[in-house]
Amino acid sequence: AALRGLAAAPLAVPLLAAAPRPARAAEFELKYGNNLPMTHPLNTRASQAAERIARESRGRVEMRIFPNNQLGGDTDMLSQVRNGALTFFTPSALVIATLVPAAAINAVGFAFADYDQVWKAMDGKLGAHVRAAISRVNLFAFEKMWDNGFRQMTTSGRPIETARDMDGLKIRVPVSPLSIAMFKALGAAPASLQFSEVYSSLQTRIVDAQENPLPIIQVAKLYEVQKSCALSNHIWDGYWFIANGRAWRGLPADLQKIVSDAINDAGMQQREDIKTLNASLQTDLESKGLRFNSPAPDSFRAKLREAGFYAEWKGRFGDEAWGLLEEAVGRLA
Ligand code: X2X
Repeated sequence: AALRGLAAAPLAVPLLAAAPRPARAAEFELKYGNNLPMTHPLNTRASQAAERIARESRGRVEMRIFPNNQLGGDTDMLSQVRNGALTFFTPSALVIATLVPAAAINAVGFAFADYDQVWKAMDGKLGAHVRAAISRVNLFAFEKMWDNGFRQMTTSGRPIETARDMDGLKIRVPVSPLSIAMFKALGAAPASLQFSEVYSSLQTRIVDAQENPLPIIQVAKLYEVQKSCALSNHIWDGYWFIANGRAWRGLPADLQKIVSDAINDAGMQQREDIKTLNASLQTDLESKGLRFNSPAPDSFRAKLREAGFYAEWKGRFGDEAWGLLEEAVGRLA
């Protein structure tokens, strides 16, 4: 099958595969790359999906996971899933937005108040809008988005209490135009770095701060190189589970159903995992030395408004997408 040819492309690094290989090669070898350690729920649930796919397809389909940036950073994996070297990739909405600008809509600063708003929007019209945009670049996005989480800010020095504390702060953000624009509007000095470089850039003080959801701060051990964590909830971020369009269409319908059921169900369970972790992680991270504070969002929102951030991004996303976002979260700009 076509996919077998793709699996033999030079970009394959089978020695680094996370899953053991069965004795006989499967008819369809689906390679899935991501940027997170195996201990993150994204990977534990994807591993279970891989087992289910092997079982239900009776070995015809094998999904192999390449976690933790083994195949390169997000930018590399995005081009690999486009050219077929990877079958699947889970870019954060922030990251796929470098290719599909509409996808950053869920990451508008301080938009979502809670998970009820998030999943209603992303499983509903706003998510459908983004999936359609993703399909136009010949990638297939599965129905259910996976959770990254509400992003929080950590620093190596004093805590961030109000927007004023952002002044000149050297903060790492993902490779994402929206993140750069937002942190500039807040007065900070943001730098885009691949996730694979975050720990070392904090350790060597190339940057003094970063922002990520608590589960990532834990599995990537960022508490070892950061002191304070402001529970700012400034962005809700999720992962789109995407497939190379040609590879996806090359899979027979019965196998497509097995794969998409397994992946969507795993995504729903992964959302629950993150929810559970969010409830317990603060205590755990405190015991590892991270200090927490909960800044009120008002000063941050006001600064973004004054800087024209909402007006500018409303223009960029367009009235249709912005309208769908405001339908879910209320008026923003
Ligand atoms: O790079 C990050 O900060 C991460 C892991 O949250 C994303 O994938 C955007």
